[in-house]
Amino acid sequence: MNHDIYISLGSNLGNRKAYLQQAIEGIAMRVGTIVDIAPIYETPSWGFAGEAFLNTCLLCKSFLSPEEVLSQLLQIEHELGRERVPNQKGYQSRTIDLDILFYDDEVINSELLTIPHPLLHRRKFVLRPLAALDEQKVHPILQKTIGELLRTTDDPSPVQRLSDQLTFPAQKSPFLNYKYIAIEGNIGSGKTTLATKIAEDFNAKLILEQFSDNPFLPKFYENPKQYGFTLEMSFLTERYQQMREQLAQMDLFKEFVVSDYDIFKSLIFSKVTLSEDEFVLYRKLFYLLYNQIIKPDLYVFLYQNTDRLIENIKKRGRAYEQNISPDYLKKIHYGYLDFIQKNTAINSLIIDVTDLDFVKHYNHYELIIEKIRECN
Ligand code: PH2
Ligand code: MG
Ligand code: MG
Repeated sequence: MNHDIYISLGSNLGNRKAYLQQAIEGIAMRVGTIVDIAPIYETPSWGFAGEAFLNTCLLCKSFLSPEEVLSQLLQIEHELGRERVPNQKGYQSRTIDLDILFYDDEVINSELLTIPHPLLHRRKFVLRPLAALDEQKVHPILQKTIGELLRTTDDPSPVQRLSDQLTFPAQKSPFLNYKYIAIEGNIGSGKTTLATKIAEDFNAKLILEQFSDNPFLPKFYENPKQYGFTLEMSFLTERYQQMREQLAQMDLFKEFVVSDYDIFKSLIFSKVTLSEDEFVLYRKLFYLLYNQIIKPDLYVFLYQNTDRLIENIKKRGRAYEQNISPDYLKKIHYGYLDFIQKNTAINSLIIDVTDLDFVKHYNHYELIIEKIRECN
């Protein structure tokens, strides 16, 4: 389970901003992935006489238990020169203070830990940055949103937002170990959209299938028996030629190549569209060509259910696609699954996108990228 953990950061000694930034690097290394960082706020010391603080909050995703998170945070505080003067009453100035505010919606009262943080609703220096991350988040005990708690807190302190921002720790590219990734999936699953987005965001060379100018495609959907073989032959020729040309000249200035198809789809489709004897002939030719082509080192298959596929096909409105039947899509789907199961030499990743909309929701897109990172 990957947990949502909100952490509060504060510093009122030395180069305060640098301490916050270093703490963020430490959390990324030792605790988990930093999802979001609030702005920095300058706040008067709360509950004791001391220099003003810089405070912020962050949201981090982690597999660690609350106790493990605590021990990592203490370790980071120690590395960043936090000194705890023993037997002294009250708060002390510190280079860095890291507190767990929330751990999912868990309520924990142990000797070591009190979560949610027991004073968070009484402290503007916590509520203000927390509200910047998620005003709508509900406090699991008080059952009020952070926005409400901020508006009703009895803390009168002035809290001032700084214009400088903390930066996300440099993370290794999720595509570090790949030279060529193919995004595959049924008709209307979103392969082209995803491949295009990845190419833009991660500076990859993009290879898109050129199907729109295939004159046999509309004819095929009209009369599959008559045009099946011609269509498959023309697809195969185009795909082979494109892959030979494009993959041969790996771009020096691009990190890797991403395509919205893998040439094996030719065989998957023709098994559905051709008669048995046509398929046997086609397969011979297919393998002659297939063997000469560089294979993707990651094969991502987007799984989408038939209803949503049909919906997407309607939405994009290509006239000749509008009569594609659910039955046809199901056959293609099983063709893909069969290929993935049998070709164990291929490094494949199946992503269930039934409940995802990676165009509308950035966090759905991030989820997909994280899955790719994990199988790196
Ligand atoms: N932390 C405290 C006590 N008082 N005041 C401000 N402004 N910011 C803090 O982070 C802070 C504090 C105990 O951890
Ligand atoms: Mg504290
Ligand atoms: Mg603390």
